[in-house]
Amino acid sequence: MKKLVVATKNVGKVQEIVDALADLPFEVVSLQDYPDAPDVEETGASFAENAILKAVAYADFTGELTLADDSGLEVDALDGAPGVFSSRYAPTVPQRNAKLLDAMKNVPDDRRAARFRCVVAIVEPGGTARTCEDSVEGVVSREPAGTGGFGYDPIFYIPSLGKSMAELSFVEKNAISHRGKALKKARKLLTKNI
Ligand code: ITT
Repeated sequence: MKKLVVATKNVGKVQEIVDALADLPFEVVSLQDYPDAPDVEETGASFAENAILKAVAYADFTGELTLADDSGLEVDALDGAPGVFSSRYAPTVPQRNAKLLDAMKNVPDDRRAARFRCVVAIVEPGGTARTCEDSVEGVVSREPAGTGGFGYDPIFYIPSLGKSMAELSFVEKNAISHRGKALKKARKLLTKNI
């Protein structure tokens, strides 16, 4: 079976991506199977640029069909921050969430709109990358809730569901999330690719 490398060092992403692609006819492996894989510097100005940078670098490194994800949280009241800097907003996840809640503490309820965005890039070694993207709308809550997911999920509230992203089950998150929806599109590209 043809290999597909899921090129992310974020364990939460690996679980969601592997689950969303599990029934496709690929041997899905992650960067955990390549302990010497280098870090790739995310020098792009957009999610798409960074997703392509990572996919191309890891396809070159592994010599296999490779899928990378670049994603993040855009907060309207902060002019789109943390955006492409979501993983670099503060050193640890609890510090990032605390920093974001603090930055939003004087923002009224009707101006707390935010969205998660995800761009998935797929490339064969030496080939041209193709991308799929999607997003999910919500608001930045006032305090963390829930233990599921990862990253900013406990402080991302989805009004239509009455829950934070971290209060959704794994299956519920993958059904509505930026990543789950982008991967539905990526599945079509991958199926044609076989
Ligand atoms: P890789 O580059 O190795 O994939 P990373 O975590 O550094 O791992 P990104 O550069 O794409 O990945 O940063 C994405 C950050 O955005 C991630 O670390 C979280 O802080 C946040 N994020 C993305 N998707 C998320 C999700 O589904 N739930 C919560 N936070 C998310």
